[in-house]
Amino acid sequence: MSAAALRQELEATARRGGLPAAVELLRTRAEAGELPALEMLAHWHLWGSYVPRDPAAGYAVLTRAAELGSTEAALTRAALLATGTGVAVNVAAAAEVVRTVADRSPLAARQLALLDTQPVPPAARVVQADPHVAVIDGLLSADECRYLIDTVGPRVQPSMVVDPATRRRIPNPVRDSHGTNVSPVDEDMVVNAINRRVAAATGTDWAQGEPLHLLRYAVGQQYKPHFDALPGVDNQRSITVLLYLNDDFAGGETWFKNGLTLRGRAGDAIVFRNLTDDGHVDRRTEHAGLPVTAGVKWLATRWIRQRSFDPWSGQGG
Ligand code: PD2
Ligand code: ZN
Repeated sequence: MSAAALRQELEATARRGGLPAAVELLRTRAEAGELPALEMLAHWHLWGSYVPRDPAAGYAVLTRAAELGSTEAALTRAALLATGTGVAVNVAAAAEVVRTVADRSPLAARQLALLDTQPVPPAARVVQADPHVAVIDGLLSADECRYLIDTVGPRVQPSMVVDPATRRRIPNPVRDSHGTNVSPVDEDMVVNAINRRVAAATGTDWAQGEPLHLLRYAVGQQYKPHFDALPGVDNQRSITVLLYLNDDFAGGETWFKNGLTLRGRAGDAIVFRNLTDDGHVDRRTEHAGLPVTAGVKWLATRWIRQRSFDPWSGQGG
């Protein structure tokens, strides 16, 4: 049975017998070894959709689906191993999983090729001492940039915020770009390797990073002046890393309040601190992404917290 047919059947079952009946049906199908059922049940466990969130159960179900031949499940299983979601972190084991399915999955083969040809970036160039702003040339390879645009790009959505007055979702007044987070479930081996390289280049731990955020700006779109530090949080965004993924556009420079304006080439990183040495928001770090005037700008942002960050709770991890 296809995933679409399964979804229809689950919906019909839920209409007749309620949600518990649909969950029961999915479990039965999964136990019978039907791949779409195993994949769907794994995601329900991982996200806590319709069943209580249980990442370890999600990992176990994905492992079964991978054993039964699902290369998609194998690649998600690798992501969970690389991020320590429902299982202890084991990057070497994750790479091995990708290697095992590379002859059957073009996506796995692409990931493997990127993992085997990772760039060794040069040291950061400080372009402004205080507040600290630095550039790392070629932190990402051109192929990694293309990979992020190809695989994460299709998931971008209009940037929205919740209006505190009405609790409705409204367009983000500060940025009108499209964006998406790469959750730990989607943090495949390539994204994981990029996040770990960003951590090494900034002298931080991988676990301090928020999910990588992909942004797409069309002509006229911008990120108006703002601070990356968040109001009233304990585990603050201490460092921001902007990864330029392409350079075939006009405008779209990254602007800092004191007049500094930077534009990376594809693969370059702009790194800046948001806090003063005593841990307060540095009011001089206001910055913006200027409007794009031609073409499309793609950027990935990694906001790095002071301590470990748990993407599931939004708190310290
Ligand atoms: O797109 C940019 O240049 C930009 C500028 C300022 C992105 C961000 N901030 C951000 O993602 O925080
Ligand atoms: Zn910013």
